[in-house]
Amino acid sequence: MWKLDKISKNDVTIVLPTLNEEKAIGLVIDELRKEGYNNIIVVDGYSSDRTVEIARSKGVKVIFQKGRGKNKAIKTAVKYVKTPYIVVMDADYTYPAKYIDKLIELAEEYDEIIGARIYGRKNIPLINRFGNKILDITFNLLFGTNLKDVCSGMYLIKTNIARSINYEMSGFSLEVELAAHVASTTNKITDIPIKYRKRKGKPKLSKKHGFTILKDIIRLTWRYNPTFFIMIMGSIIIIPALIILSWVAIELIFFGIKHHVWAILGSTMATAGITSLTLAILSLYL
Ligand SMILES: Nc1nc2c(ncn2[C@@H]2O[C@H](COP(=O)(O)OP(=O)(O)OP(=O)(O)O)[C@@H](O)[C@H]2O)c(=O)[nH]1
Ligand SMILES: [Mg+2]
Repeated sequence: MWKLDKISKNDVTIVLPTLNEEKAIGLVIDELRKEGYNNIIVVDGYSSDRTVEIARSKGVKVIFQKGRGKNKAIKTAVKYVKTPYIVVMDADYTYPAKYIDKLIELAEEYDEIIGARIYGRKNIPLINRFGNKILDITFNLLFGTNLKDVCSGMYLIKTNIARSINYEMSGFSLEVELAAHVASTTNKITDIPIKYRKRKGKPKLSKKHGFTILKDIIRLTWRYNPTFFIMIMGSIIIIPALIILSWVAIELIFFGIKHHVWAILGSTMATAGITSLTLAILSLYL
C-alpha cells in the first residue's frame, strides 16, 4: 500500500451522503477507486432514483440514514466508520477526489481540514457565492477563525471527533456545526485550496437555507462561547451611546447648549459598550 506520510489511504473512510444522485454517484465512486480509496460508505436519504442500485453495483456499502437531512445522514454514517479518519464528500461530482491526498497530508496536525473551493468558483451559482461569503465572514468573526469556505462539502475530520458531535442543527448546517465544535474545542482547523466542478444532476440547496445556516451559526456561538455571545450583545449599546454623544457635541459646539445629564448617560453607555466589546474579543482570542 502506498503511504502518504504516516497515514495511509486505508486509514480513511470516504462518506458520501446521497439524495437522488443517480447522475453522479457512479462517477464519484469510480474516481475514488482510481485514486486508491476503497473504504467508501454511501449514506442515503431514501433516494427515489437509481442511486442506491448504482452504488451497490459498484460494490460499495450502502446504509440508510436515520432521521432527515444531510446532518442526520452523517450522524448515522459515523457509527459505521472503522478508520481513524473520515472524509465527507458531496456525491454530486463537484469535488475532485485527487484533493483527498492533500487533506490527509495535514491530518496528523489538524482535527479538521476543509477543502476550500478557491478554483472553479464560477461553478458555484452567484447567489450562493455571495451567501457563502457572508456565512464565512460571520463564522470567522464569531469563532475567531480564518476559514475561507466553511460550508464546503469536502473535508477530513477525525472519526472520534465526528462521533462526539450532537448533530442538532438543521440539515445543511452540518458543516458549520462540525467547524464550530473543532474551532471552539481544540481550534485545530484549517483549509486547503481545491477546485470545484459543475454539479451533475439537480441542485437541492434552496436560498432560504442560507438564512437557516446563519441562524445556526449564532445558535452555535451561544452554545460554544456564551461569554462572547453575551459580551457582543452588550457591546451593541455603543450605537445609541454614539448617537447621544454626537447630539450632545453638536448642541454644544453649534448652539452652546450644555446637556450634562445626557453627556453622563452617553459616556456611561459608551464605557459599558467598549468594556463589553473588549471582553468579547478577549474571550474569543485568548
Ligand atoms: N443522505 C442524504 N444526503 C443528502 C441530503 N440532502 C442532500 N444530500 C446530499 O448531500 C450532498 C450535498 O447536497 P447538494 O444538493 O449537492 O447541496 P449543495 O452542494 O449545497 O448545493 P448544490 O450542489 O448547488 O445542489 C449531495 O451529495 C446530496 O445528494 C439528505 O437529506 N440525506
Ligand atoms: Mg453540491
